Amino acid sequence: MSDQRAIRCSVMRGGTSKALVFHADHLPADPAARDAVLLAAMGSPDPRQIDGMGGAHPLTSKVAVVSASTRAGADVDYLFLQVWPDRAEVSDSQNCGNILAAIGPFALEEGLVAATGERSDVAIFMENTDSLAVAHVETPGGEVAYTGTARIDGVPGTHAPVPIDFLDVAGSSCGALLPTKKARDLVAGVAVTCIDNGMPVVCVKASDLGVSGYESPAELENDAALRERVEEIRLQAGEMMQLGDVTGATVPKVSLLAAPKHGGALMTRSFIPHRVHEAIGVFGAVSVATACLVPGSVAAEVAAGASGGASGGASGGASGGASGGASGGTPYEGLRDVEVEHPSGSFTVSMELESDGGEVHVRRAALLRTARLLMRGEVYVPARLWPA
Ligand code: NQM
Repeated sequence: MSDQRAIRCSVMRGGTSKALVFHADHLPADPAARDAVLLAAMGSPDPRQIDGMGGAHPLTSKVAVVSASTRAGADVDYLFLQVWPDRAEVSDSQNCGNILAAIGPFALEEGLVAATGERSDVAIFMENTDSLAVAHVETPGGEVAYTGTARIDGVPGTHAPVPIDFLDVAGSSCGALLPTKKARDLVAGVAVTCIDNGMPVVCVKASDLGVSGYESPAELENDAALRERVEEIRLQAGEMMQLGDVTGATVPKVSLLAAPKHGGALMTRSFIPHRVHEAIGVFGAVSVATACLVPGSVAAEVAAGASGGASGGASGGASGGASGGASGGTPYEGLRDVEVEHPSGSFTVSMELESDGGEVHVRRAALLRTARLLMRGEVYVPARLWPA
């Protein structure tokens, strides 16, 4: 008998990230035992993750754990786990909207939910943030379709669209959309906007940190003084955002903002939190897009500058259109699009906000992702980690 234990899982691309996706009951129930198994499966800790399935970058060192849901209104439960490549740590402190795009297809493939026609709507309870998303998966003839004409920046080619709707992600990690109760704060001498519309994000003007905001992710990562400054702001903002000591946490993210280059609302470079994203996270983009619509925020100021300053930031760069970002025939009517530019293109977030006595409420957010099943099989870990 081998001294390895085989665990069934799928490898899936979700948006611009990649993960091992497991059934919850194919992993140890005890979180510590589960994390030991996942570290071994991914090859962590090791910057190259050479002895495991991880891709040596936070965006390709992800795990999703999925089960049929017993909650009202949800089909499946989804727990996202970030496996640090170079640290023996697995974190459930954040959600991941990119990997979320793979959960509907996985649930259908694995029989956790049944297809309901040409398009199947899968209601996903996101355990990390106690919130709900509905993913619309194309299922012609009852089978998940992966090929199609939807294009997302950061992924080559085109694929079947997976539009996703969010109803209740505002404040899901920090308790409020604006966790400091203000559209703008001064942190470590710099004006910032702290926001949580599905992801805690600190928005800062790139120029306030002495960079343009158009550098490549590698250039920013190689700037030690900048990294130190970003971390100083992040640690202080984390406390102010009710997240406590965030030294070892993956949140909040810090997004550096600059004027757009390609007709969007603004340009971003996102520290997640120590590496710089090659694009931008899904909830990261939703939070930045929301900030663009919050009067008085740093993001609104940058976006307003881009659109001539007339709007006071409430509509800067947003196309105002009903469905510009959705190439998959999705129910986006009534929403407005905010285009968030990033190092490998742009990300369109469709938002519906309402303002009540100066306070901004998010009614709904929607966006387009694609996903693909890359492999299904068994991952092997040393049997001593989880004896049969
Ligand atoms: O913000 C990276 C990613 C993410 C998370 C990160 C994500 C999100 O691109 O919802 O998708 O910011 O850690 O996968």
